[in-house]
Amino acid sequence: MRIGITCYPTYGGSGIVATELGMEMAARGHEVHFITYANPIRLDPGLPRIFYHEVEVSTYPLFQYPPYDLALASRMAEIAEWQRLDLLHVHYAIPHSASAFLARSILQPRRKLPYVTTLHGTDITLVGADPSYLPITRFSIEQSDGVTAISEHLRRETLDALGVKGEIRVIHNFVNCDLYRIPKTPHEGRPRLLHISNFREVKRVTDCVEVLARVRKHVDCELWMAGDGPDRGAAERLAFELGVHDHVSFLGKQNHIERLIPQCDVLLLPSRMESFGLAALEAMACGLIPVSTRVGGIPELITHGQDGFLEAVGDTDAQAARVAEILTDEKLRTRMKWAARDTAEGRFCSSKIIPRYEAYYREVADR
Ligand code: GMT
Repeated sequence: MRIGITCYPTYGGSGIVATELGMEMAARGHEVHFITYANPIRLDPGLPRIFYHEVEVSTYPLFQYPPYDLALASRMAEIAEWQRLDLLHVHYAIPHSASAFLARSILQPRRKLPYVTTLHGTDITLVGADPSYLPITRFSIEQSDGVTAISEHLRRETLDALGVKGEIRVIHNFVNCDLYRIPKTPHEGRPRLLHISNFREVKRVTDCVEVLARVRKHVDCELWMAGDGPDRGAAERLAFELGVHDHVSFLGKQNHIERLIPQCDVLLLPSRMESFGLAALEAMACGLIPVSTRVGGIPELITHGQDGFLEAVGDTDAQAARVAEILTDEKLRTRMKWAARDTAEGRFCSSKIIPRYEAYYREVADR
């Protein structure tokens, strides 16, 4: 098939899923055209059957807000026609789904251009629910030729909270189990906790620092904070206030997260909301034990006490107690590490999930 993919190309789970999906599709013989404003960050250069088409937004003194969504719709229609695309797959509803709707309408008189919208989380739970975006979000999702959600929780939320009508197929996030592996030799140095995110409010990054401070009362360990975003400063300040700044490393944005993860033992994901928790899945594939919160779609990935721990949002005492338990009980750590890997491999490997997207594309295109 010839597939057009649009996503947020910089850091963020939805862009990562879209990029990895495109690369997996190309590896299976499909032709993939990324239509975005920048080269997707995880896109390996020079891969066969992958093409990148930049969306340029021209400015004009009249435009206080340059209309990216319109430039994107024009570009989608243009590329779909030139490259004879079979379908568009847009990740994150806003504004991509509305642009795809416009592109399909532009081409309608002369060619078919079905579009699939994949919902990732904040496009529904935060931004989509905002009254200024709600009507267009609901409309462009309902107009989609196919809709997928990355968890059952998000599917329900979209139907109930957003009032969207129609079928939504759940296709969970996935991980490349060959790339993300348990290292052959354990890492050197102290036990290490890891947090990966875009450091937004919903991630509660300061909780990671609080957890570290509490765990350090019992175990000598350190914390790696990978990523960047608005709450990084608050986390850095808290590390100083709690006197643990020498034990926290802020690593910034990372291009090769698969090299970083295997150097750690525990993944901290204390989010207030998480539709799935891709970072936890990638960590579990490398044998890290996730300590997270019982919210959103996380329980669809992590089974409490088996392959990770789930505690209440903001309960850093309980989260720290779990981390200390993992770091001090070797038998428990070994058992949970392999259970985490088994979950990733058995249920969320690309080899299991990608064929579901492939089948869905065919279903939508043949309708
Ligand atoms: O929260 C993020 O990390 C960014 C956001 C996005 O759309 O880029 O992530 C959402 O999509 C990820 C990939 O499908 C999910 O794993 C995350 O759980 C989801 N984030 C939230 O729901 C807060």
